[in-house]
Amino acid sequence: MVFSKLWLNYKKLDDTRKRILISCEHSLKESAAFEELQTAMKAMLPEAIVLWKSEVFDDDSYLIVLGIHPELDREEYTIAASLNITEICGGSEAGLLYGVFEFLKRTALAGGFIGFNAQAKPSQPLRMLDHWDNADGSIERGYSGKSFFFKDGELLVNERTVMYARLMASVGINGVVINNVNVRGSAKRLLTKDYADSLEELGELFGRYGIKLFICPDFAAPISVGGLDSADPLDERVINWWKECCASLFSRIPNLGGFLVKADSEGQPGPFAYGRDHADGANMLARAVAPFGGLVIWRCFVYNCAQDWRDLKTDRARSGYDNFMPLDGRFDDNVILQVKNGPMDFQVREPVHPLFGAMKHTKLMAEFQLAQEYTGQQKHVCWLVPMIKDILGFHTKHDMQDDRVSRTVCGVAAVANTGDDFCWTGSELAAANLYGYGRLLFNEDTDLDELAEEWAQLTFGDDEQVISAVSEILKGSHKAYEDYTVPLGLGWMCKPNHHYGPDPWGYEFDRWGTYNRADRNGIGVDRSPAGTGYSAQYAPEWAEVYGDIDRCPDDLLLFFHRVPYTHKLRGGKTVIQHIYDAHFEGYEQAEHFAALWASLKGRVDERTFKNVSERFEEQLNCAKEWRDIINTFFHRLSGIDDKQGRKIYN
Ligand code: GCV
Repeated sequence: MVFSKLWLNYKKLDDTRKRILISCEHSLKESAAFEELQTAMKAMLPEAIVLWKSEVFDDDSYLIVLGIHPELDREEYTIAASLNITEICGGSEAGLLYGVFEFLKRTALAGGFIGFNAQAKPSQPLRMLDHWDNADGSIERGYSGKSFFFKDGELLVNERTVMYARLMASVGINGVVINNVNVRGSAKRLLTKDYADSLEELGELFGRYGIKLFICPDFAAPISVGGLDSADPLDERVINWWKECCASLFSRIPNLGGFLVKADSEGQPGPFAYGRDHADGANMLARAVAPFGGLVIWRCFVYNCAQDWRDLKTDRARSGYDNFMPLDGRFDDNVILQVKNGPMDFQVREPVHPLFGAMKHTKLMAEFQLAQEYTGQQKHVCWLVPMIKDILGFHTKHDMQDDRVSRTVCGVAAVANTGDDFCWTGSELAAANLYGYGRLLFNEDTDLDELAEEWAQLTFGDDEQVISAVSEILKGSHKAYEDYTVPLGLGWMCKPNHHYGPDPWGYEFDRWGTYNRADRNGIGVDRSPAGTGYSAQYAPEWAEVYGDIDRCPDDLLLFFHRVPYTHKLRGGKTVIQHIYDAHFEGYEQAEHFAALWASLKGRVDERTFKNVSERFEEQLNCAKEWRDIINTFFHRLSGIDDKQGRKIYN
C-alpha cells in the first residue's frame, strides 16, 4: 500500500545526539503519544536510539518526559521545551497526544530541538470530518479516488486507516463519520451484526487517537433491516427496535460517538412521511443512544427539491430556518443540529446561515465542505480555510455575550476531501484544506499567513522559494476562483449534476430552487422584505443591512437583490463592469499561480510537481471557459460593452 505521509513525513534534524530518552509511567508506554514520539524521533534522528526511562542522561541525550495531569482539561496540553529536556503533559491521553504533535511540529519546523513553552486546548469541543463514502467504495462528491474505508461492501481497517487516524489526530480531529449521509446499499447494514467486528476494530483504532467513530444510519432501518412495516418515530415498535439496535451496537463498539442523520432531504427517508417533525425524529433516536452517552447529529439541510422554477415565491434559502426555527427548544440534550455554513449549498460565496445565534435553546454545529464540489473539485486550487475562519468569526448580532458563529456552536464538521489516491486529496495542494481546517478548529485565532507557510514547509521542505510560492498561491486562491466563476454571491452557474465548469442557465429551469433570474433588465434574486423575505431571518441589524440595497455588502449583492446591470456597487463600479473586471482578473491570477508553480520545477519532487502542474493546466482551461462564457452571457443579455474593450465573444 503506497500513500503519502503528508505533513507527517518527518525529515532528519540537524542534531547529532545519540540517545532519545522517553520517560513516562509504564501505562503510557502503550499510548499513541508514546508511539508517535518514537516513530518521529526515529525518522528525525535515524542514528540515535530511542529508550524508555533510561538512567543514562548525558550530553549525548535528549530527554522527553510525558505525563497526565488531571487538573488540565481532557484535551489540553502543556509543553516546556528546552535544548536538552522537554516535558509534555496532557489532561488525558488525547491531550498528551496533541501536545506531542505540537512538540514534533515545532521541532520539525525549526529543524532541531528548541526552547519554548506552550499551553493550549481546543477552541471547538467537537471537531469532525464527515466522509461521504459509500459501502461499494465510491465517494459521493469524491475527487481523490475511491474510499479507503469501504471496498465492495467491506469495511477496511489497515495501514492506511492507521495513517489516516494519525494524520487526523495530528491536527486535532476528534470525531469521524465514516459513511455517506445518503445511506445506500450495504451501508444500511452498518447497524447489523454484519459489520460488528470491523466497526469494533475501527472504533478501537480511532479511540487510540482520541477520535470518536460516528456512522450515518438509515432512518428507515426498522423497515430496511428490521423487517417492520414502519419507521414512524412515535410508533412503540419502532422506538423499541432502535433501543435494542443501539444497545447491541454500543455494547459492541464502545468508542461509538453516535449518529449523523440526513432526513427528509433529497430523497432520504425521515419523519415527514408519518406526519411527524424533525424534533420527533431526532429525539426518538437520541433517546435510544442516550444510555450510552451517544449523540444524534441531525442535519438542517432540508428544502423542497422538487420546486417549479415558475414559482417566484418559494425560496430555498429560507428553508433551513423555516423548517427548524419553530422547533427551537424541542430537541433533547444529546441532539445537535448540523447547519451548513450558508443557506444554499457550499457555494463559493453565501451569507452565513441565519440559524446561527437564532436558535438559543438548541445545540448547533456548523458544517463546511472541504471536498471542493462547487469550488473546483480539487483540480482548481481553492484554499477554503480563510473563508471558514471568516464565517466562524462572523458576528451574528444576536443578543448574546459573544455573538460570533464559533461561540454559538458546540462543534464544527466538514465534508472530507480525501480518498485512496497516493496523496489523499487528488491535488497535493488540496491537503492544505484538510490540515488548515483541523488546525483552525483547534485554535480559532490561528494566523493564516503562518498556517499556509507552516503547511507548505511541513509538506514540501525548507526551501524558502517553495514555501513562499505555495503560500502565495493558497492565500489568493479563493478570491481568484470566486472572481473567474460566479459574481457577487449569485451562485449556481455551474453545470448541473456534477457541478464542474460554467453553465449560467444550467440550474435556471430546474427543480432545485437555484435560480439567478438573469434577463436583459437585470440580475439577482430579491430576498429583501419586498421579495422572498429571506433577509428578515437575520438578527435586526443584519436584516436591515442585507435588506437594504444600498447597505448590502457588494460580495453578496446579487444573493439579496435584483439590480440592473448599471447599478453602482459601493466600490463605485457598475455591476456589469465588475463582472468583466473580476473575470479577466481572476483568470490572470490563476495564470500567475500556475507560473509560480512552474517556477518550482526541480525544487519539489518530480511526482508532486507533475501532480500539481497537470491540475493547473486543467484549472487554466476551465477558468478560461468560465471567464469567456460568463462574460459573453452577461454581454449578450445586457448589451453593455466592457469599458476596457477586452475580448468578449459574441
Ligand atoms: C450527500 C449537495 C450535494 C449532494 C449531497 C448534499 C448533502 O446537494 O450535491 O451530493 O449529498 O449536498 O449535503 O446532503
